[in-house]
Amino acid sequence: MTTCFLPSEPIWLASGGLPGAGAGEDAGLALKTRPKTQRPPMYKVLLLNDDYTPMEFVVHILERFFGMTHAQAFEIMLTVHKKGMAVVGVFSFEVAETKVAQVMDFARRHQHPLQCTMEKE
Ligand code: TYC
Repeated sequence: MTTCFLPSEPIWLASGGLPGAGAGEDAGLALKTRPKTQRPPMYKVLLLNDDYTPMEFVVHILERFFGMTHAQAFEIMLTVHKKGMAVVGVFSFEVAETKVAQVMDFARRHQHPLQCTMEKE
């Protein structure tokens, strides 16, 4: 399935100044089309707290998969630890899906119960 986020629709211009159209009339011509820009839906990637995953492992995940510096990663990890969860990034559907899969797979391979999920913004 191909999703198009750029539908075109005609711009109907009033006839002011157009030859052949009287005052108050509309020439009724679609003179131009303008792509009506619609943003693609974006998805938040959420990291959830648990009691078992080591803090340094979470920091590593945030550096490795979300391009954070050590300081940024440590701060976000602490937010998740204290508040229960945090948004770690906002991406297109495909990128968010990939990030979630990478985190879940990496955590599973290291036998940590870390949970990562996504939701539409
Ligand atoms: N709460 C964990 C601990 O005390 C650390 C942790 C932080 C786990 C963030 C998951 O997403 C998480 N070891």
